[in-house]
Amino acid sequence: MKLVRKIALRTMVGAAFALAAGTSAFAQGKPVTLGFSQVGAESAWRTANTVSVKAAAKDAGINLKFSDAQQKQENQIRAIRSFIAQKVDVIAFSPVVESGWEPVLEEAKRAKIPVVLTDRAIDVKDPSLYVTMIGSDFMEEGRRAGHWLEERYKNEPGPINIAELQGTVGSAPANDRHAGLMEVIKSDPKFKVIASQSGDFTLAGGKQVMEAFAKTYGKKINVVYAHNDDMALGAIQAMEEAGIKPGKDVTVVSFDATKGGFQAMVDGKINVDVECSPLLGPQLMAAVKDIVAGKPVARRIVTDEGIFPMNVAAQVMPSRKY
Ligand code: GZL
Repeated sequence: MKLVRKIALRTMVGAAFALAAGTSAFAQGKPVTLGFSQVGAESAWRTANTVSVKAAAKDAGINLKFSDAQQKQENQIRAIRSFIAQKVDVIAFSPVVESGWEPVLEEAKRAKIPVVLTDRAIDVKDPSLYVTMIGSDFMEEGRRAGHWLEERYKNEPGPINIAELQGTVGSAPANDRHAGLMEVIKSDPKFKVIASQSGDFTLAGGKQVMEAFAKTYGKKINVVYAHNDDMALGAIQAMEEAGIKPGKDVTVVSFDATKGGFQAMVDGKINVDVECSPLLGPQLMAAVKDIVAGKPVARRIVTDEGIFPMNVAAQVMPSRKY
């Protein structure tokens, strides 16, 4: 599915006009400097996202100051404070968790530095603390997975027991991929989430949690619902070591649709992969340039994505970009 930018023009943030028009590097003819705080390097998705951001900055002639937070919020806050001290033109970040951002974003606002969210949302009361959020609709991703499960099991009476490998605790994708699934299955009592634990979006984390689930629940598990491909691949290793055939004895649902996820579908070990595109770099740089030039920027820029069942994986895989 081509990544198609769908501009959700909900509100134009007036603050961006005021901030950008007067102080912008663009107005002074200097190269724009963007400070970017990345979550870390926890998954194939994250690696692809970092590649996209760095390549797009280069293509756009934007001077990028990049910081890897190793999945720690305090490192992101430290990086944002450093960008403020360096008086960058725009700050962007992918927030590792949804809460705890007000203090540092108030500092950015006082310093008149516009902030852009990419990939993940935050939970703040003051909408002026950031200009726009560019990324996926994780609730919709969860709903897509839920509807696929309903269709997969429509002729089976149940119970259908689901073991859930959650992403990073408190992160928007973990919260919303869970909520989207529950919204769909809550009306169908045959589906039951019998276990749910965070694997922190990593392969090692997914393997460790699945080892424990296999020991505790064994053959009672009908579905593994993994919030990303890295945890799904770790769970596959754990299942095979426990004598369980992933994709056959257990239906495996995953998110991201990375090359690793596609390969596992071709190998018959992941049954469906919900797309979540990391290729946000070009949209981010376009938004940064618009902000600096004082142009209006949509409040929410949603990436348009699909869902891939294993039976299409082999034919689609050659066209995948990450
Ligand atoms: C989703 C992104 C998530 C991916 C994981 O947009 O935030 O973080 O699903 C990554 O692979 O670690």
